[in-house]
Amino acid sequence: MNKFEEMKKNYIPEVVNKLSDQELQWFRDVKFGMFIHWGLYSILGRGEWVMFNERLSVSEYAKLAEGFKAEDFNPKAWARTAKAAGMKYMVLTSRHHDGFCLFDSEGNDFTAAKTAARRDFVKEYVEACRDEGLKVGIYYSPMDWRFPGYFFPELYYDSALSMKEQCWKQMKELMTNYGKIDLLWFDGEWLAHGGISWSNGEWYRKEEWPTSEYARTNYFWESEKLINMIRELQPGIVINNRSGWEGDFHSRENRIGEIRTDKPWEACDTIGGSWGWYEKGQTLSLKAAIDKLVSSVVRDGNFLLNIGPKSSGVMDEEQVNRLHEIGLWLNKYGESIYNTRGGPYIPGEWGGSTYSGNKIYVHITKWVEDTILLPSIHNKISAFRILSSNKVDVQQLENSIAISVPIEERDPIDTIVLLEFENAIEWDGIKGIEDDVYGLADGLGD
Ligand code: FHN
Repeated sequence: MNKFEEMKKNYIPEVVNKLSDQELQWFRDVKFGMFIHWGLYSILGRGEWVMFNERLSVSEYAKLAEGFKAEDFNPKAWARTAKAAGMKYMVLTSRHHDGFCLFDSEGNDFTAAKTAARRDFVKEYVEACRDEGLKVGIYYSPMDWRFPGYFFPELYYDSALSMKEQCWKQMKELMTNYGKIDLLWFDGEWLAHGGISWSNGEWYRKEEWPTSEYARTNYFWESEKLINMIRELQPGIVINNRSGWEGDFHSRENRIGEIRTDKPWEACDTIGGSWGWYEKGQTLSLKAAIDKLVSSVVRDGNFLLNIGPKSSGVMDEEQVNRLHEIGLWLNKYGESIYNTRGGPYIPGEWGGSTYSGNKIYVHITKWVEDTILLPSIHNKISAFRILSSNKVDVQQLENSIAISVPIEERDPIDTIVLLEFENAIEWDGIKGIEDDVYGLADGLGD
């Protein structure tokens, strides 16, 4: 039995203190956030996996730090762009898989504070978020490509342990030195990507990523104990499911998935086709962006939309303009998004619904029929209106609610019909299933 098998066999996870529904309420209410991938990889403009994909050596890649001056870094501008887009929280990559820290880490020279920029970008970022009234989120990758123990944990066991030690140390720094952090977005608890394994007296190369054997490694990171330490330093912090622990919410990547109401979840996707800055990226259309947001919210989830700034710190102009367009849409229709829950109607090809108090917002994103028929509910409609125009017909029949809108009055992106009822909407929701951690079941993962 190798050391990892032994570690897994003997591991007893600590019990993690779960957050109350009240502590999670802000996350459920905000619905829409800005994800930012920014780091040395932004210099090359070929995405955040460039070091791995192009097999750049650790020393070769590290030289990029001396050119990372980020002279135009202006986190206030980032925060104002997020706010103008209708985003209520931000998540910044404090350190991605390449190991470069945007924050000052004791005894570590591979950071923005100790190289060309000589700045603690995370410090400036959290202050800018708070100044704009946005919730503060930090992304952190436990694994680090600079450690041979990441790729070959059985062979370079001590290196793997050093990587774990770095994770614990930097978590303490990030949770101690930057004031209140509202959200922690782990990403990269897997190991042994492209590594080799020894069995039956032979070495085997691991082809798929990540191998199921190393896709869930809470036993290696001691994830539950790590979460409890984080909660001690940041009571109430909302944490995703990619530390090796199940998380307060579930992250879905590049996909929306099914409606799920028993546990908060969040879909993340990119505005430019790549997480890190990608020169050849295509900007998401307004309709596609709103579709993703609405599809997430009617399924009781959040939507985290990523933008990858250029290495200077400047965001792409076309992407910023798109974010402003999204903000204008939310200025008009935000009441049907923020502070609602997904349901009570099960989403379909026609769209879906959100509800709050005695109101249901029916989001019709595709007129599959001229009249949309929804199951009636035991609650009398007292009023109705269409948010984008003034012509809608709603009939509450014995077993259905019939909604029709003249073609010329339908909104090309999302026709939203507000139904008000005599009593508050009561619905016992839908229990979901825990998706595969990285959506690998769908073949997704990177
Ligand atoms: O490997 C990362 C990737 O670079 C990016 O950060 C995404 C964002 O959710 N997460 C991982 C891939 O699943």
